[in-house]
Amino acid sequence: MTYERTDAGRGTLISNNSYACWLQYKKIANVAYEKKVKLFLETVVAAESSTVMETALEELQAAVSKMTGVHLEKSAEPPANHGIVLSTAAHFHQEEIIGRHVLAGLGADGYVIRSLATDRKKLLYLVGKTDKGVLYAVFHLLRLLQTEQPLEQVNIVENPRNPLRMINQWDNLDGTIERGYAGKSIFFENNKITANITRIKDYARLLSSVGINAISINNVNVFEAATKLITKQLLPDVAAVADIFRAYGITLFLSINYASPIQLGTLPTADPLDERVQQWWKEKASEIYRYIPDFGGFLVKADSEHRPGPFTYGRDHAEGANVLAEALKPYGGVVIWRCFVYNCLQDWRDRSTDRAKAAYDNFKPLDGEFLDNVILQVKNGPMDFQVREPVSPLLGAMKQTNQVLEFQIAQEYTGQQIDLCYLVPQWKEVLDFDTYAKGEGTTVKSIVSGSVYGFSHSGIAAVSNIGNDVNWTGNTLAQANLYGYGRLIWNPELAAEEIAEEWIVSTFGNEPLVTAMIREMLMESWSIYENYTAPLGIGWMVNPGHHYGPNVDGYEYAVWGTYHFADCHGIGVDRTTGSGTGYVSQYFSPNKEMYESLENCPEELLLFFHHVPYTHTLKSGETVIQHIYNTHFKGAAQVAWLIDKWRELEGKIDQERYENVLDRLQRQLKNAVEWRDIINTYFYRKSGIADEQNRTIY
Ligand code: GCV
Repeated sequence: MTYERTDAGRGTLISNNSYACWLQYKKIANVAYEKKVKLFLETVVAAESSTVMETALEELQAAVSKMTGVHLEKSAEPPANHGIVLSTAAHFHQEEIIGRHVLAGLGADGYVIRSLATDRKKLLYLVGKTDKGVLYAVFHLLRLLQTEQPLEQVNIVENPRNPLRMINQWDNLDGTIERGYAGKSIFFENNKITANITRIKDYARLLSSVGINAISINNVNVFEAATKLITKQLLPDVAAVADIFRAYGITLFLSINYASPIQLGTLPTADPLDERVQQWWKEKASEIYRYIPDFGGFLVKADSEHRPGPFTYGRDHAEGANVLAEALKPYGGVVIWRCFVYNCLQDWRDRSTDRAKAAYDNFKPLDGEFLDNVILQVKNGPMDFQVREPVSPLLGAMKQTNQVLEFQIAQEYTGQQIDLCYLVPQWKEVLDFDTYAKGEGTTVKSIVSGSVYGFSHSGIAAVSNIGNDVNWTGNTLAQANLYGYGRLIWNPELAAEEIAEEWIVSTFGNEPLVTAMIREMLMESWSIYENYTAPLGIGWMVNPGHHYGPNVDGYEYAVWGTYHFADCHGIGVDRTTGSGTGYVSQYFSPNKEMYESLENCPEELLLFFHHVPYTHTLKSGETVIQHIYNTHFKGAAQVAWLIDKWRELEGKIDQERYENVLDRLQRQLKNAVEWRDIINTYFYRKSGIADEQNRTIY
């Protein structure tokens, strides 16, 4: 793969391992394996033609050529003895190979891969429900080749668990990225869409290869320049980006500013019940679809963190969303309306308000009020992507309203792609959480897949972690989060280790020692990060604004209070119904009783739900204060251990990626030491209780 650098020295074409991420397609080194697979790689036939089918062919031919040197000849006839067949289910009639009932069981993006291997024949059949399924099947086959799986007995049936598998860019038109940690936007520069289309295409390849099927390309905070994305000034360029993504089976969405009718200069109001506003959005939708016939729809952040919304006009979120939904409906578009709505100017000393309660309080009463092409997008936790939070009680609470879950791949609060933090284990915990919304077994993954309440639209979205750095993600190891996100939401049953291993082998090659070492680092990283940062689910304690590094009392919007309520006696937020904010009552039983009880509350979330004295004893026998000291000393030491581990890989992976990660780990160590010292000192001074082990606390 070649790459025109955008971050330094324009115009140099370089071939780069960092850039290729998990699509390395290196020459297969295992000679015996290569010999066997080559028998399948004589010709390829595509039963029909479409843009996505062309992409599938192109990807297959290019990768096979890189991995084996074979030019996979495109043929008009099905291969007699050696070769590959690409087909949609409708065009596939060889029942003796794949039975009709198997194909009938495929969902929209599903596929079958089957091999037929005898002494004389070596054939592979990649059959998708649609051409998108064929493309996913091709990427699956290429993954098998990269990880050196035998092809003789392949019999795979895949259906993605989540219908919508989306990425949200938080890219601004000036080229900056809100919460971006890997350079500038690959989409925008100087208030225009970039001319570097190659980079966008390569992003589409990466996303499609892990099953992503939708993308919103601009920040949910839609500032002035970005309102123009839905005008004829920028729509032709947006349409060109949509073309690139379409070829990879990815539907394009835009974030919109709720006050667009005013901002774009035509109306004095954006009141959703005003007929002029309704008409304005209808005309706008019609205009957009003239440029992009398969436009996905709008992503909306309204009435949150100073963004405009229906509250200005005394309207609720359903009234706000429905006006957009009506406009998009004739074209099959949807409105994705974010539930990250809270009063950012809340006074934390007033114990009757609790930010954690806000999403539920705002949206739950509106269940059933939203049109069918509205989807509510709910962050995984009630606060804001902290290293540890409980699952949002809104997930599963609205039975008559489409929902998607929102994750954050960008490591805003989890180390900003300097510190290592493999997030797949955290996401798995969220997906596996039993909400009890419809009795035992109503897991988050079953709700957002749409199966519990029969949602017409459902799935998962996440904030992207990429920018125009050569390696896309700043820290090369953060590529694992982008890869892992796609793989996990396709199949939430995959284990975090399994995904890590797939990513490592595809990214660094098939070297068992390298795989074992990086897998261990990734799997330990979330807990290491948690150890040296905010303890026991309390969250934050970060510097306001940029959110990196410790600042125990740091609070974003005002000087009123802290997130942790620590004083000289204890720490934590009492969210019980008995004596606290009552947040726990938003959960279904028995979760609400579990969180209400000091005894039964999971300890990793203790301080999220309870205010306890520093001397409160944990199940381990440690007091809370001793736990804080111990985990902070441990976390910093673990980062030193990560560095030792990584150093063992010198010479076993290429120098560029080795140095990139080493540099990040060294910065992580500084950060961890700072966290350790600031947190321990703060709580030593506050509590006056000494460390049992008499370690140095400043
Ligand atoms: C895009 C947090 C982040 C903001 C982000 C917001 C959101 O507050 O710090 O940068 O804004 O979440 O999700 O809308």
